[in-house]
Amino acid sequence: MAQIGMDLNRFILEEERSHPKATGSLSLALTALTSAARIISSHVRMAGLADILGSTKNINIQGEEVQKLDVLSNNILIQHLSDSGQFFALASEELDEPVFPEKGKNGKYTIAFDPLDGSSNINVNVSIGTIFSIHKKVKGNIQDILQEGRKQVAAGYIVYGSSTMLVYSTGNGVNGFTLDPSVGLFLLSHPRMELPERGKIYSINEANYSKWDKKLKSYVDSLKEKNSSARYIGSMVADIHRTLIKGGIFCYPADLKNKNGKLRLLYEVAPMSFLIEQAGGKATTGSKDTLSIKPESIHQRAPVFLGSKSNVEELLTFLKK
Ligand code: P6P
Repeated sequence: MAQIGMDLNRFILEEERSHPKATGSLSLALTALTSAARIISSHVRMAGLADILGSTKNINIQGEEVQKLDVLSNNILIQHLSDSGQFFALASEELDEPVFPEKGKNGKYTIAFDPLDGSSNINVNVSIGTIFSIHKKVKGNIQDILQEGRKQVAAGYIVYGSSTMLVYSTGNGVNGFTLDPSVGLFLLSHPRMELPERGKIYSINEANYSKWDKKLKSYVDSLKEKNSSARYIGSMVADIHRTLIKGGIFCYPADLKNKNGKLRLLYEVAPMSFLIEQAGGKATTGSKDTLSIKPESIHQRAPVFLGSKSNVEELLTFLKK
């Protein structure tokens, strides 16, 4: 077992050595990602000082106002991921269409990412994050981005909170690394993260209660009769990070207004579902595993309920009544 304090770069290389057929391509891919994360983190930390707070007054494909730090984070990721030469295609929450980097023509992977999720919280200094999902290139076309979540090669997030943490999995469990800003290194702080079998925290935006179907309403009502706690930050990375550590359940359901929920499948639901399953939890749309959805388009949305296995299975008993 890797020791607390191990440098992420050594961790990545040691994981590579445990796969005899590894070519080092995924290691290079992950290293490019972590370099971008360190730079984004430094900008996030000083956003209040530099003129990178606030809105660009532009509206993105999601119909959301684009924050300056969003654009900066997206540009940093595009630059580092393209320059690594490991990615055939990049799909970003901030871009209408995917990018096919010149240097990535022979890249073995594709990546989908949300450069700065929860960015509406930037101005109020609430934790935000970068979410990423890596797949193998198969056909050498757009279909390589539209693969089921269960086929992910790696997935994870960087949460810019009271500390900056990188949490990711390559399919062999989940590990968390904390950035030591004094040396600019991610150091192993949370080895082999595993969800508690059950947690008392439920996380859902109850302002949408009137738009939920009645089975979901009865589930949430039942929680209020038990020893539960409600926690909702409104920044997916922060809500998932807490769920991963403390257990419980996070929900962004479909409702009368959002027929497929609000969260995007490729770069929010699928990577987070992969992590939760790798940490011993469960992730569902309410009717099927989120990781089995075959994406039809880059920015499609999906409902999601994920967290401790016992909590999710309890929810499913209500939805199937
Ligand atoms: P609501 C942030 O805008 C985000 O995309 C996720 O990070 C977060 O979980 C969700 O939307 C919050 O949405 O509708 O509850 O404000």
